[in-house]
Amino acid sequence: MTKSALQIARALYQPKLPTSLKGNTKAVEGEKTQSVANQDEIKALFPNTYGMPVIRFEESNENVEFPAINVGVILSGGQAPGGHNVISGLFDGIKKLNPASKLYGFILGPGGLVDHNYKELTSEIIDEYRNTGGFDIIGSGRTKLEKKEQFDKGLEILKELNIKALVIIGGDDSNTNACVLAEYYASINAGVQVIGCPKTIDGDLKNAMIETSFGFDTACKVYSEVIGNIQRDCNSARKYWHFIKLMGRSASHIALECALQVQPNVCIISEEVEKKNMSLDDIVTYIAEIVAKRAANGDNFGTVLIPEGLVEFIPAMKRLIAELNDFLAENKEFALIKKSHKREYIISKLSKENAAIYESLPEVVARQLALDRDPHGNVQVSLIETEKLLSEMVGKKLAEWKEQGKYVGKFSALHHFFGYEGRCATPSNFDADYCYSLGYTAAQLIANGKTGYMSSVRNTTAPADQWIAGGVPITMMMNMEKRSGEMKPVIQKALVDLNGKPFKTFAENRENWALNTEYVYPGPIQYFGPTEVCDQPTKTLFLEQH
Ligand code: FBP
Repeated sequence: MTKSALQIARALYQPKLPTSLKGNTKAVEGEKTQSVANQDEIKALFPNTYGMPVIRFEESNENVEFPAINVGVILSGGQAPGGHNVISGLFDGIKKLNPASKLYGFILGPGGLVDHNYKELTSEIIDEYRNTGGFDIIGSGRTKLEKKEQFDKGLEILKELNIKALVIIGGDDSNTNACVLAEYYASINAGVQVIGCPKTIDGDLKNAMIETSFGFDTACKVYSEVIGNIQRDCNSARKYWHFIKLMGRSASHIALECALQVQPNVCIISEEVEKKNMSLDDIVTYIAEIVAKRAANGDNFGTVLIPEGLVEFIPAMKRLIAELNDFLAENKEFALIKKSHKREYIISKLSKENAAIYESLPEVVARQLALDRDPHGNVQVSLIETEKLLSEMVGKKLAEWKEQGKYVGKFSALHHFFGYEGRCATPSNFDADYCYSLGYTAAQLIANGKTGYMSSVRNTTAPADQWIAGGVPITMMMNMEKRSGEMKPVIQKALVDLNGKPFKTFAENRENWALNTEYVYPGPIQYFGPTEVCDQPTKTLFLEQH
């Protein structure tokens, strides 16, 4: 395989580890835990894995011998920079415990376990992928592991390969499933431990014990670089408004982090829209007013950042989507209805209030809202063109204001959607180190016989040697939520905290950024150079911790 000079240099990078993982390690147990909500229901559903203590790894003088162990690994859901380093950290971790240990990768996500599709990950393969982006070492997929038949089928291959522990690298839904699998295998004494790892560029898998999900750092830095480039172009030509939709599913963490990095003219935060009970028209008016004020200063250009999940947070739209979710889960025959009749059919089935909203939506957005849900029952928000919806509506409002003599200016909009551009980027030093440490920690959790735990590395704004490695029981993060029409135990998603420092910092500055052009151009991620350039965490993480 031909490689670039950067790839060659990057392959030699040795990720940093917390001091506690470098030599001999011991597990220290903390207090017993309980779930964040619905304790009785979650306890009843997870009798074997509920209430376990938080684990912290500390340095130890004792050299314990570990038997060789076969471990399986799965990459689940959307790609996130650093996945290969979780795998290389896991590989190095189990080999350090016993060089005869083996690692098997299941191909193309959880489906690989069920379909018995796997490959052994040897040191030659691992070395090819160290510090690289992507999930291509074994591929990823979105098959939902939830049925007993899938678990039993998976167990057949785990037994055949003598695999005693399975590491599932995924987001909130995949880690929920990891926990269900851990509980099931524990309940039948299958002899297979299951450990989760917090992955997702969306940044919404975090809590008191999981400071950030991996990939968020790199993805936000890549998007911020490109938005910065657009802002420089925009400030040079001074003739376009750029409407930029950013991935992140429901949560607006990516949009907020990019806003903190680039200081755009507008950034919408879905969580605030919901809190303030804003309508679509309120959002459009807010943007149009900024466009008009800037035009009055002679600035007919700007940038608008839009989180991809926005429509789900506009209260009236949220009610519509909730009814549409139930409708799609219950009406299997909908798939058979002719494309040209789908809209009418939906309108005829919805409640009066929701039917009226649905009818008022532009054709294309209405169609996008009724597309299939993903295997976890989520609306595929990345397919909804909110950036076009908003810019069209802003354009219309400005035209009305022009007629009324309230606005003079030119409004010319361009659209972008950033998501896939950043998900497989070469991991930043932060993600390379964090991921390697997460994988190494997972090996320690396995060695200590744990199951139903998520690998956790904390204190991440300090230098890596001071990071705190350990494990958090996954049940601790759970609550009951409605999914595909039924109440299910799921890991609680972390949305943007409107009382948190990242949002407050943005809110204090946004008026200034709206009217005055205060753009920041972050430039590309740097891998080699001074630590203050190369090793910085995201602004979100920094503000949350200081
Ligand atoms: P995960 O939650 O699986 O990490 O998904 C991340 C994400 O990139 C979201 O931001 C986005 O909405 C979704 O994946 C897109 O899904 P797909 O990769 O199937 O197009």
